[in-house]
Amino acid sequence: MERMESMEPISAHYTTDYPEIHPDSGYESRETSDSQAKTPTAPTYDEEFVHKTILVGDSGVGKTSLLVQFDQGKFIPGSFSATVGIGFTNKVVTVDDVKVKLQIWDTAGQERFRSVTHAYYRDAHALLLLYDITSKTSFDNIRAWLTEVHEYAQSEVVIMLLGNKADMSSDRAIRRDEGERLAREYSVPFMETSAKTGVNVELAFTAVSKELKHRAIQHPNEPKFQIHDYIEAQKEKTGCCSYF
Ligand SMILES: Nc1nc2c(ncn2[C@@H]2O[C@H](COP(=O)(O)OP(=O)(O)OP(=O)(O)O)[C@@H](O)[C@H]2O)c(=O)[nH]1
Ligand SMILES: [Mg+2]
Repeated sequence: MERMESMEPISAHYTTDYPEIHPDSGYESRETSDSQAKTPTAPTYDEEFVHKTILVGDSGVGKTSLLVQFDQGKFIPGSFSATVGIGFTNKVVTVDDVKVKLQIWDTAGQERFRSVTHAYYRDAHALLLLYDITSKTSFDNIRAWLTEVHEYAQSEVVIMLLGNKADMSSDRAIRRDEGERLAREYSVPFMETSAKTGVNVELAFTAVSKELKHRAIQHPNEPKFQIHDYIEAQKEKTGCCSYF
């Protein structure tokens, strides 16, 4: 797809200078709240800790759109502006009355930026791996992405598989159960999302935040957080099978 200059900057933090992965926090005050689950505040959680989260997947699957939807609650339709280099956005997600700071890195899916992306895997605490439900190629490439992730990321990184563009059901090339099966094979949580309508976008980041928070505190009296169960209970089902 042709790369075009965006008329509107997507994020003030975007850069092509490949910044260090340890920038000052500079958190903005936008917050996301999770009103469903309220448990007592875990006293040992360090709210200053910044969890680095990275978005990866083929060019055009909707990584930037997903981040913009989560950050600003909007979808910018129109021509596709491929990400150049890498950029980040800071968000605070409130889960279980605790503020979880996420620094979300949006990578460029284009092959020519791959070596840049590799450098960011190492410091990632969480990784959202996207494919486009209308693109079989992007789905087939997930195995290659996971191979890269296992090669470059920390072994304990939280991984989630997302089938994006769930609103485009008439162009669907990958059934939801195919995504579920692949996720099961790699033992990672899965959901379909739409950066356009916002379906499951907040849930994806909330689930990751909960998992990161639970891993960080290791509260002895708290049962282990079950991310799969949480997602199953919370996610909005997206139409899948009626076109087959
Ligand atoms: N209908 C629909 N279109 C989407 C969705 N997400 C992204 N798009 C469109 O798909 C195209 C690519 O989206 P981007 O978010 O720029 O893709 P990307 O993964 O960031 O691509 P790179 O930056 O090149 O890696 C754009 O035209 C978006 O408007 C979605 O959920 N639904
Ligand atoms: Mg992008």
